Amino acid sequence: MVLVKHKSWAEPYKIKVVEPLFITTREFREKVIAEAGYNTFLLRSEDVYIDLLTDSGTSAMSDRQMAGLMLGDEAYAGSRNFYHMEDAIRKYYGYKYVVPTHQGRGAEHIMSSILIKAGDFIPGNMYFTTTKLHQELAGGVFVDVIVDDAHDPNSLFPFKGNVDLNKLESVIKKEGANKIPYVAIATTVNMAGGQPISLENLRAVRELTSRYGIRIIHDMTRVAENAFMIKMREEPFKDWSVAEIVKEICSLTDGATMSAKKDALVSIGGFLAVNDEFVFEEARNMVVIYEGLHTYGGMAGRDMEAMAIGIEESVQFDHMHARIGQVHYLGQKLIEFGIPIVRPLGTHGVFLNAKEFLPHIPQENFPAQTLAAEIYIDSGVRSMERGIVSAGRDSTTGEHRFPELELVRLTIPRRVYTQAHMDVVAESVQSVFETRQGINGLKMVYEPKHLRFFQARFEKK
Ligand code: P61
Repeated sequence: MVLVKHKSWAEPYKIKVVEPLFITTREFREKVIAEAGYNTFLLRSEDVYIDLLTDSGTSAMSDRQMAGLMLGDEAYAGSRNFYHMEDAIRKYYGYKYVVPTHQGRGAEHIMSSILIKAGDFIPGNMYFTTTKLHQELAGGVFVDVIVDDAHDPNSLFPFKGNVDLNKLESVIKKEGANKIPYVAIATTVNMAGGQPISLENLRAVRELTSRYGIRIIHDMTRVAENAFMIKMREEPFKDWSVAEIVKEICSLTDGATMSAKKDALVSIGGFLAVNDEFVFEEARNMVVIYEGLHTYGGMAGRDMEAMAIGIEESVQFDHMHARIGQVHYLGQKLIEFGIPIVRPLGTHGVFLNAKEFLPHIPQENFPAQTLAAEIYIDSGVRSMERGIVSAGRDSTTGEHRFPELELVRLTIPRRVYTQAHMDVVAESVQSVFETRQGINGLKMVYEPKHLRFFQARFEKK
């Protein structure tokens, strides 16, 4: 599938400030990854050459955002930057009420605590680690209702973020609408490979949930990226602007949680937004306990100003064209090298299929964790495991969950790296692929209770 009409997607900016990168030796990297328990989250960033761990809080700010930092009004209450941010959220996303939080999981905590009761079920288009944990901590059970294609790395279905409407309706019929406080819809779906949901599907989800009187809560962390994919892949919307599609997506939902560290181009920040006054009042009560006053929610004034500007920049076509163009450039190279990756390409990174890359390593020996460590050893490129370690344990049986998708995510920060960096990354993955037979798996030697992938430690088998 051709993503863009024009062959070239040159960055719509020139570079004003640079940060040096350092290359280490293989011997050094072998030592530090062993010390880090073969977990890329436990490496020091100064030991990393090209950092593709995450696109979260790692984007480069524009000169306008930097100027915005200088306009930070660091008052404890009623900072003018809060009102700028609130205006931007209302203008671009359309939600009525806004509660700021320090980042996405702060918003998830508050939203889940308000809406979920013990014994409730929350259907969603695939789990996300922090989102699901907050649903569980509030007493709920997450139910996956994404289309089957999303669990198949080789399916070329263009909207792998879609909800399977039959699965959703069966959950509603089985559990009863009163046990379902909301349906959780993510744009895009991170764990599936940054895969978009179509507007046609979201409209159908709206229609179905309205019939049963169930809310939709939107994880809008990468909504502009999803909107760009709709523009490119969904015929009826090809002439809509990214901003118009973003607004339409939001209008089909009742409220949202946002990690502004992604689409909105800031180092820190988030919010929850709703149209329902009752939920807003509850959230305003909770935010002062866990995050900060309702006009800063854990952010500095300068962060809120940068976010207001970042939201506006995130819906510009040229920005998205270059951002997703770069991700697809890397993906296309890997496809040409014959590397098994999740297809079609998504939005925020390229996801290696570790089950096919290292077929000789059983899933209980953590093929994706192993592969991420090997890529780091090869070149100093840092990636992230998204497989059995990330999936955690079943809360009732205590056994590992064995997800279909056993992936390594090469996540691209926005406006940070160049095409030449992407070439280096592709060459490194290729060189690991060539020596894959000699790679052995890992065993876990330390496992934290929650979100284990962040701090777990491993040793070579
Ligand atoms: C990431 F390994 N994402 O992709 P917060 N929803 C969605 C996210 O992508 C997201 C949050 C909510 C991260 C950071 C991260 O298992 C992990 O601002 C779709 O990070 O609190 C965050 O937003 C949470 C990495 C989070 C992970 C959890 O890299």
